[in-house]
Amino acid sequence: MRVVVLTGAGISAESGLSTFRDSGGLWDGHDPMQVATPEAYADDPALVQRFYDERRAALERVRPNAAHHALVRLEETLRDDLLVVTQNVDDLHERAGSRRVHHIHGRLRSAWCTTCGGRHEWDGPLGHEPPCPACDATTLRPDIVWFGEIPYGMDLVEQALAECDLFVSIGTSGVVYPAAAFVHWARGETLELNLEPSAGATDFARTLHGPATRLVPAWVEELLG
Ligand code: BJW
Repeated sequence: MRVVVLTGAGISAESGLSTFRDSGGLWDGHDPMQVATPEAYADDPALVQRFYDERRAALERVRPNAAHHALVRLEETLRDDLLVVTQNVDDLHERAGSRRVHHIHGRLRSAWCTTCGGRHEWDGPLGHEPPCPACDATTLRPDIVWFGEIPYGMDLVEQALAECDLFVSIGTSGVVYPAAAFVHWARGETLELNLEPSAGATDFARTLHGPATRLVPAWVEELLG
């Protein structure tokens, strides 16, 4: 059985990372357009770098939870027949042990040089304008896909969805495209696991609502029988 899992901020919420749109989330009371667009970065790079420097540093303080670990168990059985497509820029899937993970919105622990185009694993801050390890230019930006930019590896995702038997969406509000449309691109059965009905909940054949740390392990147990 070929399975594609899409994850969003909700899967990392119980690890202690804020979601975007929930009350108390990263954008609660803030305009995302002030930090998550190329225009915002051009206008005030220091503000945007600080936002991401703080979130990169926060990764040190959190750990994968039972939902991330359940997806690792699933991969141990399905192997190459499971693809985790994540909108998350954290590294909790990898730290749990998942190997087939694709980050369509980039990663906090990657820096992208806008001069030479190089991408570099990055753990520290970027706000102090460190030189690019490849070309020395001080033009490293967070390797994050902002609004208006093209998500990474969409060909791979489209193909996996067109060939899958089951598409499962976990912990995402379903308001950001193209991820919000994946349910329509999926060939197989569709299942939503989310704290509450997402904006696209009615497009799924089956929906289950509750915290990811409860729903995801239970669903994996059910699937592996
Ligand atoms: C739990 C839980 C628990 C909580 N257990 N669940 C008009 C119409 C259609 C589209 C557009 C339009 N105008 C513009 C667009 C396109 C635009 C877009 O979608 N805009 C919308 C806002 C309308 N999209 C883009 O620009 C994208 N690019 C693009 O489309 O390029 C064209 C193209 C596409 C394909 C091929 C070729 C070309 C780029 C989008 C980039 C989004 N980037 C961000 C910021 C990244 C940087 C950062 O991290 O700061 O990515 S936006 C932000 O939202 C972030 C997230 O990955 C993304 C999704 O958020 P997510 O994960 O859903 O989080 P929340 O907080 O919204 O929801 C959490 C959910 O979890 C909730 O439902 C909770 O209930 C639940 N939950 N606790 C289970 N314990």
